[in-house]
Amino acid sequence: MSKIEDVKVNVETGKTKLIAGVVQEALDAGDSPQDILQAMIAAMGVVGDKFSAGTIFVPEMLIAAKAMSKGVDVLKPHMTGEGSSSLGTCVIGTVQGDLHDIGKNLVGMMVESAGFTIVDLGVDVPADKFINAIKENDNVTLVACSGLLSTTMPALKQTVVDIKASGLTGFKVIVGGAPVTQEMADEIGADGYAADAGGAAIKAKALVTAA
Ligand code: B12
Repeated sequence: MSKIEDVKVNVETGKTKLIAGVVQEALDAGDSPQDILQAMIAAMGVVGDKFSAGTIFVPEMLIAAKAMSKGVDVLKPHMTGEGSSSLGTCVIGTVQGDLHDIGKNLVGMMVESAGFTIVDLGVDVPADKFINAIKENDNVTLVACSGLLSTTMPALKQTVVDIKASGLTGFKVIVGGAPVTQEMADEIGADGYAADAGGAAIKAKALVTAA
């Protein structure tokens, strides 16, 4: 089995104690951090499909997520750049009612490497917590809202609406997450959307430098 395949299997089967070593072995074997990350994302796709099919349940999803997070920890130093922080502060969080944070964490990691300072509000974040963070932190130039559940799309919309209605200025709002589309982002009044973490970093930089 190739090291990359090994990484995928260890995430899929939630091998939280082994995954860090396996990711390190893949790096040592010359696999790129991007390829290793893609393998882990693909593994979570398989996990989601198995959940949909009813062959695994929430605890298995959770343990796979933990394995992925531990794998990402090993990759992080290999993926982030200088982090000059010259583009201001990005307030990031997963919207109210939603506990998914792997995608949000990857977006935070890539946006940080694009030159932002990250203020991570975590998961299940109500709109007023985003608004308070914009007020309380210096030079907030970007707000990034993540949502993974169809049922939390109304919360995503409400968050963007409330942030925009707060009267605060000087920042752009970017949204994303598996059910989110460009069309939806436009509809709810977000300034930007990206399908993945790499795209989020590019979009974030473009939005803020064009402002
Ligand atoms: C792991 C997981 C969990 C874990 C989460 C742990 C954690 N720490 O995150 C746990 C077990 C807690 C969980 C719980 C639930 N889950 Co879940 N979960 C998943 C799973 C398997 C993987 C998610 C993931 O991490 N993907 C990998 C990351 C890298 O991808 P991503 O999140 O999409 O992020 C990328 C992009 O979307 C984008 N992005 C993300 N955020 C942002 C933000 C911005 C600003 C931008 C620009 C881009 C961006 O960039 C990211 C990186 O490339 C998915 C299946 C799947 N295929 O996604 C189901 C899935 C999302 N879950 C689902 C469900 C139904 C649930 C539960 C309701 C199950 C239940 N009955 O309790 C609960 C809900 C709990 C809650 N209130 O949130 C469904 C959602 C269906 C739907 N359309 O609404 C899915 C799709 C599974 C399925 N096929 O049915 N889950």
